[in-house]
Amino acid sequence: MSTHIPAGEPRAAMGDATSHRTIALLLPTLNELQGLKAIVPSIDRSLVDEIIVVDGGSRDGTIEYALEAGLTVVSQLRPGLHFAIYDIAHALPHDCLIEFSPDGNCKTEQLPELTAKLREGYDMVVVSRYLDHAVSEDDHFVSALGNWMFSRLMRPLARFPVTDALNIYRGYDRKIILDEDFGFYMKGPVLEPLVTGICALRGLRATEIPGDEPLRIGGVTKRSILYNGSLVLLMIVRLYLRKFLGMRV
Ligand SMILES: Nc1nc2c(ncn2[C@@H]2O[C@H](COP(=O)(O)OP(=O)(O)OP(=O)(O)O)[C@@H](O)[C@H]2O)c(=O)[nH]1
Ligand SMILES: [Mg+2]
Repeated sequence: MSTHIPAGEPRAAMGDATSHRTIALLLPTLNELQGLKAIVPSIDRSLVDEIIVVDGGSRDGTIEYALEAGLTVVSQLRPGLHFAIYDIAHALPHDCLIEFSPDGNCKTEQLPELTAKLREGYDMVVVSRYLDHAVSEDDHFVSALGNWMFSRLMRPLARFPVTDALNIYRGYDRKIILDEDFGFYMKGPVLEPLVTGICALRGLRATEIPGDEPLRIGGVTKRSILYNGSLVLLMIVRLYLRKFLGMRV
């Protein structure tokens, strides 16, 4: 498969430096043709500087559809959704990234507010499925419990509100992934809650906006709740040791 890509301080102050931050919208895909077809036409392309489909080896026409739609397509080098995002974050020149799952779980309605808040200077903006009126239609008992538990566990680490620590739908400054501690704590598929965790450890400027999570459109889930949940718990324990006992283990 070919690759089709050109290869500090929280910016709290509003103004030119932040309003000109460049933003890449990342659409991770692994056999997600149905979702992509439903979502791509509704994306307002003027909101971001580049839209990149990060593909994990699709064989269902996802790549062909994305190229026809005029999107940049990148094939990930290492297996695993977390490595796909981590590696592209290192390769891109943009200031900010937005992760958007094109399987129907993310709604494009939140993109204007999300991009506006990033340009305002926030280091991280999470679309929360549990804030205000928002609901997740995709949750079942175990995933709802896990999302609630992990979000509660992350709260003492952070000075910003955490109602949704796990959602993929979020925008953030690329410096968070480039942080020297990020690779150290990213053991397994824990990338999104770790973005929240590094924001908390570094005292960065973060916020949440409410957003529903509809059911996925076609395709199949590629994650294992128990495996992912165990690794997220381990990562949170390590962040507690770092924050409250100063131990980097
Ligand atoms: N590039 C890449 N994309 C992936 C990989 N695994 C999943 N994806 C895509 O990432 C998005 C989110 O993955 P899902 O498997 O749906 O995970 P999820 O949203 O947590 O699970 P569901 O609740 O079932 O939707 C989807 O668009 C997938 O196609 C991977 O290994 N590499
Ligand atoms: Mg999904």
